Amino acid sequence: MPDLLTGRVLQFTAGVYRIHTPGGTFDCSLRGRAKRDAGERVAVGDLVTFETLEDGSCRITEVLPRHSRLARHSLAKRREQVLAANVDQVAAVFSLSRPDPDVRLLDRLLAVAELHQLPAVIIMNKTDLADGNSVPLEYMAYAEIGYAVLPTCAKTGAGLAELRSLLDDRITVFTGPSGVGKSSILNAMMPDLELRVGAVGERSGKGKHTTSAGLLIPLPGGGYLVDTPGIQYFELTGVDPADLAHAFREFRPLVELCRFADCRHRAEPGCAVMEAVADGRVAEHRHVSYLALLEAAEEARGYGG
Ligand SMILES: Nc1nc2c(ncn2[C@@H]2O[C@H](COP(=O)(O)OP(=O)(O)OP(=O)(O)O)[C@@H](O)[C@H]2O)c(=O)[nH]1
Ligand SMILES: [Mg+2]
Ligand SMILES: [Zn+2]
Repeated sequence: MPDLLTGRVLQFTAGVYRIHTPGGTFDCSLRGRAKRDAGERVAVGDLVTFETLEDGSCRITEVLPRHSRLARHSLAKRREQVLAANVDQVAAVFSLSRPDPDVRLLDRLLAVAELHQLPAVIIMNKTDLADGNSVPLEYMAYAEIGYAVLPTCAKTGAGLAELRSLLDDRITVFTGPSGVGKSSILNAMMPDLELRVGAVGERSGKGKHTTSAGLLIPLPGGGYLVDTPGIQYFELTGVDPADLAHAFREFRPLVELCRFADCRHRAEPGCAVMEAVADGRVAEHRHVSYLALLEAAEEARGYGG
């Protein structure tokens, strides 16, 4: 009887699945019954059982049930591509300055997380660049609507212990625009990781990745980072425009109060979201982000103007 082991799928390249276990990594194939059951739908982050054969090769025998997944929806192909399985949270990394926070992008990342029912934490790096106590107002609004906002500084190490414990034992999508300090944070937090951190970066989206679904990086604390091939992965093109308001968490209790059940919260009379924007209960910049995503979602569905 061959040994049966359990491990986590780190990567898939040219028919080979790299599996991480406490005892090391194994390169496995997917054949027989497991292949018929799972097809090519095994994703990074999946927990699998596999057997090691006498000739030294390894073979996945079963894919264990997923508790979550991060997927990209293709309207054209009418199917979804699972980018990573069993994701626990999204960490959206931005910097106080150089580059200035891109609020539209942040709102898009948060919306993707919400639609996948994944908790999101906002990492605000480069706190050393703050003058006085100038935390951007936009970020304050995120804490008010229930997002964890963690200030960090890769230069001084501030906030990195907290971030590290947040990543322990969890699968985290660690993402954000180029230049905000993602690699610097990871290197400062986990120097042993240095070689592997090179894979985390927007530039790697061009050509360097052998897989379109990204890869998983094991962390010393037992967690994993999902290295996606770039921020462009977090698009909302597959979303039903009618569902979009639910991706803005502070809109949720309001949408039921709109006069029209099919309100798009754009210019309709009796819109509770618009009323909340008008009297300051909802931040205007969040509504602007919503409208931009709504337009894109409608365009993708061919609604026109
Ligand atoms: N002042 C200051 N600079 C920082 C901090 N963290 C990173 N930097 C600088 O910001 C620049 C970009 O840092 P990276 O770690 O390469 O950023 P990244 O997010 O990994 O960027 P990509 O790999 O392109 O996605 C570098 O010059 C860093 O030295 C910080 O906390 N404070
Ligand atoms: Mg980087
Ligand atoms: Zn409305």
